[in-house]
Amino acid sequence: MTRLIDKLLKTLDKSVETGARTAARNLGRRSFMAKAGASVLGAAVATPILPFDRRANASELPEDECAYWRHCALDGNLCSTSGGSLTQCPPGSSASSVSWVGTCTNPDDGKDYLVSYNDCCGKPSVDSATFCYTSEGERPGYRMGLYNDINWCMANTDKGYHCTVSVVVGLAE
Ligand code: ABN
Repeated sequence: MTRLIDKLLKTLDKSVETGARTAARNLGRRSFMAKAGASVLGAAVATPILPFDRRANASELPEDECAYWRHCALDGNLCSTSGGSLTQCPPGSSASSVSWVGTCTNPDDGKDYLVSYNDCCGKPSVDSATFCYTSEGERPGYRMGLYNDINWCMANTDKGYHCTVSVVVGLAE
């Protein structure tokens, strides 16, 4: 009889132990998952994942539009004040196939960039357009490659000068 009771108690012990271990294992994993989930969610909320405007840190456009760094070697009317933009010819005009290339320093990173000054052709110039004559690095007309006082529309079918765009073509080396 004592043996039978011993056996019963052992079986009971074993099943309680197994139950307790299983519960501990499951509860432990669950609480780990809960904690991991909460920290992933917390990190997602804390990290700024929305796109933000990087121009916020860039140098602002100066009041004198001609002082904008990309216009450092310009000689012409700004297309941005002729119905176009900094880099795009106004509708109805077309970019010159040849251009003057200057070297300008970007104040945001202190690096020198090659800037292509393409004339936009095929429309009369706009009276109210801003004319800029910065011409950094220009040399007198006897060195054509370094001279920008030229209507670059001469190579186009429509030779009438309208305005000039300033397009960054790459880093100057
Ligand atoms: N590159 C601008 C320009 C156009 C006509 C005459 C002189 C300069």
